[in-house]
Amino acid sequence: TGSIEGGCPMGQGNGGVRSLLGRTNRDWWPEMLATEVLNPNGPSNPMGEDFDYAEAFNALDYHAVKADLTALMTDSQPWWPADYGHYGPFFIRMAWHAAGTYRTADGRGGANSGQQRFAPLDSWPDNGNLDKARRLLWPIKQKYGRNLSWADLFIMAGNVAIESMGGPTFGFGGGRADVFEPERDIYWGSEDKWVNEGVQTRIAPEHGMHELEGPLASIQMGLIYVNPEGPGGNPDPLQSARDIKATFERMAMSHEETVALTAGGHTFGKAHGNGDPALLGGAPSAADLTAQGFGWVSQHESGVGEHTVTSGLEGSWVNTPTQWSENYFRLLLDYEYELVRSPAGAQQWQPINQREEDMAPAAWDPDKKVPTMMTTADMALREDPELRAISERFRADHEAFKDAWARAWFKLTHRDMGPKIRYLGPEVPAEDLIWQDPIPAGTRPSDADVAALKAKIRDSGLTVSQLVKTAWASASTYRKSDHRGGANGARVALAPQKDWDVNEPEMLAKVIGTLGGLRGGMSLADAIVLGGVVGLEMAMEGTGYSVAVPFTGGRGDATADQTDADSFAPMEPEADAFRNYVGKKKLAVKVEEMMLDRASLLGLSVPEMVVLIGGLRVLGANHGERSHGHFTKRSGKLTNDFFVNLYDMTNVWAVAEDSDGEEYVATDRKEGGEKWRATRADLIFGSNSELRAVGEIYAENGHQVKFLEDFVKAWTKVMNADRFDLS
Ligand code: HEB
Repeated sequence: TGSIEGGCPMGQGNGGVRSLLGRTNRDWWPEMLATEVLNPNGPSNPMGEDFDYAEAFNALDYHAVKADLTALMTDSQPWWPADYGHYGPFFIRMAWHAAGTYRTADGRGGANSGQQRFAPLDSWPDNGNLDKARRLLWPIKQKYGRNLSWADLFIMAGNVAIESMGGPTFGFGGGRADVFEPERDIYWGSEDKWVNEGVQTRIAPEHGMHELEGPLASIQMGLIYVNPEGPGGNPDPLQSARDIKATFERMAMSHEETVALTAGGHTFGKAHGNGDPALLGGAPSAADLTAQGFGWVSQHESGVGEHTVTSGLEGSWVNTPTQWSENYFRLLLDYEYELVRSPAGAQQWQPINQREEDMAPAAWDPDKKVPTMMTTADMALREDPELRAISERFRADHEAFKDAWARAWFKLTHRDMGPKIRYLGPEVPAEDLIWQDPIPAGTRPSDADVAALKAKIRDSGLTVSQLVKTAWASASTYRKSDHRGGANGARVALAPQKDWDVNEPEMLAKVIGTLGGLRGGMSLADAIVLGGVVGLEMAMEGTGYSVAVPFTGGRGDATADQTDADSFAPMEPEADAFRNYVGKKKLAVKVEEMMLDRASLLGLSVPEMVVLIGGLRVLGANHGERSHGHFTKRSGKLTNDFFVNLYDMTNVWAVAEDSDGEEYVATDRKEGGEKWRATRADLIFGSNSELRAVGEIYAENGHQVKFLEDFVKAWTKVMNADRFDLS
């Protein structure tokens, strides 16, 4: 369950190795306007570099936004009229689908950048008609402008929706800055068909597929989690329970949280399938210009209101669909159900002999009563013994359900925001939650303390390699996707990180033990980073060149009690090109692609990645003193030898015997005889034209100082990646 793993027998040519990004927007919609030609230097952002969203959000009239949202809930618009005269349920589904793409393995997905506005998510079959929900919010977005991002607005709308229907919430934190183009670094799967086009589900024991392909968290292409009609459309609640557990676990939800979320969500609203799904037009990314960003335009009768087709299922779950209540578990557990078909032909479950008072008002005629329904996924909460026990407990104890729902909703919608220090606004809950990875505030050490500890570390006998590797192990877990990991907190000294193979547990324990003995009043987290600084300073001595290595203290140390070890486990690297490490597990993508993935999560540019790897190799930062890529005779000195020797034409490279293409040997072109060993993560800097172009810069005469400056800058960026307290 690391960042990327194997386990997908289909959709992979190339001997079981897939491409890093799988199927991309351009594969799905080749005709889409290629706006990226205008921003070859990375994502464009019209707000400019100086824009500080946190500052803008803090100036927001928060309560005025909430009042406007509350009014919007019942302000039905003719172009997309509200079921029961209330948009609340619709906004809850929108917010849940915005947040629900989050997955633990790489921290990507989730609500924190407003991705639902862009392909592929805007066009996922499961996000059907949510284009209308987002558009309903436009007047509010327009009104509050720069002070309120789309990403925050989606989640706020979900919260206000719940509150306006009497449901419990736990709080809200703002601070999700929008991006203005699709995230290009995320793998959504390799399949070339959507869920509704009859593709294989990602868990299919009958085909030997027992585990969801990493890092994915949904059961088919284009779903947030599972198919409501059951696996592959098979209405089997027990198999649906299997899929629900697997997918919600990938989103960091316990089974209790999963039941609370689903039941709380389906306490509201209805499913839409009152018509022929064949009459729906293309998704937004494939729709006509005149639809102006809308997709799924329906030719069935009015196409809206009572004729709406979304999932194809039809009906509400409870008799009170716009009011928080206890009715979901009551109806789920008290009635027997039979399998029926919706007008759109979808399989769903209907209570047998439903009493009239338990029936729901028709969405478009409050005087008319219609039977309620359950999806096969809802039936899983009734039929699966483990989920049923939770359902029964919640039914018997409504206060426990309310609390579990409110907390799980808060976690769902804030899981990818990182530490609490990033939350903004008047409704941030005071309570610390374990999934926020709390870290006690640190204190800034004085310059004198820093200098004193540096001198001690220098005399401690720890080597450049040990100091650099330990600092790297500590800081390099950071991922910008969900702002988790990083050097702050010194969790590298705690389980599970201290025992990760990539971190060389014995070496790590020795270095941390030594630093711990020397650090005095400084935090261990600071001491580890300072150790890296000392390592780099020692590594520049005697090379003829040197630059200053900055250090900013103030990190705190987390305790084991503040650390949810289980939730750190999926962060264990299966490979780390920066330490030339490959674990025992067979990788699903090439090691150089894993390198890009890690660099991307660290927020590095191509030059930053190139200079870091070139420098780390000669410092001796390889896992277990591996000699691969250690192209230097001055081990432990920070020189450009890696690049100089890699581009030396006296070398001839060949695959090492019995290495399965993972190891390479250089021999002297004239004399023969082995000169160097390398991995794919070394040779890629010579074979890939772009990486080579950057690497050449560092091999050139006159760039020795530039090499040091760039290395130290990139290194410091990684060390400080999680210092939200500094900005
Ligand atoms: Fe849900 C709706 C499914 C979970 C919330 N959903 C819905 C529907 C479906 C579903 C099918 C319908 C759509 C239409 O419109 O047609 N879900 C589902 C599934 C799952 C879920 C399968 C997994 C188990 N949900 C969920 C959650 C939540 C929710 C978790 C929250 C949190 N939903 C919801 C809502 C709604 C829905 C609120 C309603 C919407 C409206 O009304 O519009």
